Amino acid sequence: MITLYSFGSSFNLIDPSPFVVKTHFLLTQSNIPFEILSGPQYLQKAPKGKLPFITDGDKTVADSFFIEQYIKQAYDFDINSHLSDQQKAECELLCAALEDRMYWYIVYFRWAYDANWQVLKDTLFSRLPFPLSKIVPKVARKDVLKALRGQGTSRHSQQEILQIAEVQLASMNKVIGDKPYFFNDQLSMADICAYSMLGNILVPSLPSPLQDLVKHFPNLVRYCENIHQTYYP
Ligand SMILES: N[C@@H](CCC(=O)N[C@@H](CS)C(=O)NCC(=O)O)C(=O)O
Repeated sequence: MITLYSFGSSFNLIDPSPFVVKTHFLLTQSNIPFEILSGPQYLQKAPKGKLPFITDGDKTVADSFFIEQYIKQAYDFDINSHLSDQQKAECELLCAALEDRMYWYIVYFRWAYDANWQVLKDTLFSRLPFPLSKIVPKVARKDVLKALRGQGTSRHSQQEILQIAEVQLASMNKVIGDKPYFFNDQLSMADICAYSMLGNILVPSLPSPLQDLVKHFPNLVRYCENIHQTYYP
């Protein structure tokens, strides 16, 4: 039996981590039975110090990319089996753009953007006993801000981040148009990655200039709502 290790449902999302949402979404589509164990304590057990990871019997697989590969190899489930080779390549590029770029803008507008940091802190760390409730959020924020600087996003001004995000969102908005899915009227990894990120940006309780930007692209909002209604009603 597969066990998915996650942070746990919050903000009305299956998980505040887009990578956990991606993995959860993929597993539900595969019809492979799985259970979920949730909590930040699993970060300590995570082979790469990040969530998600899965265990399956005596196997442990870390990182949503490798989990997808594992599901393909061990269970012969390929969500992209209906794609042509050209579409598979396009799908790969879209997911990489979302995960290597847009993900960091989500992180920025949660951890570096003061208004949302308060909400995040109250949601994620509220159950910790004193004095951990004071120490852990500070340490976690410091680590994330350092990562944002190392990765490069927070070296830009907020205005510049939004300028880059706008180009990426406009491109996605154009590609999706009025279609329900990126490819062949059928769910693929492109939709799973897009929903994982867009759904995490559109969380009502975490408003931000990034969220406002997404709302300027009606195709993206409609697309994301459709996927949500169909797969996570
Ligand atoms: N490349 C990884 C990224 C996973 C990731 O960045 N997880 C974040 C949450 S969204 C995490 O666990 N962060 C905790 C930490 O860095 O301490 C994947 O695809 O699974």
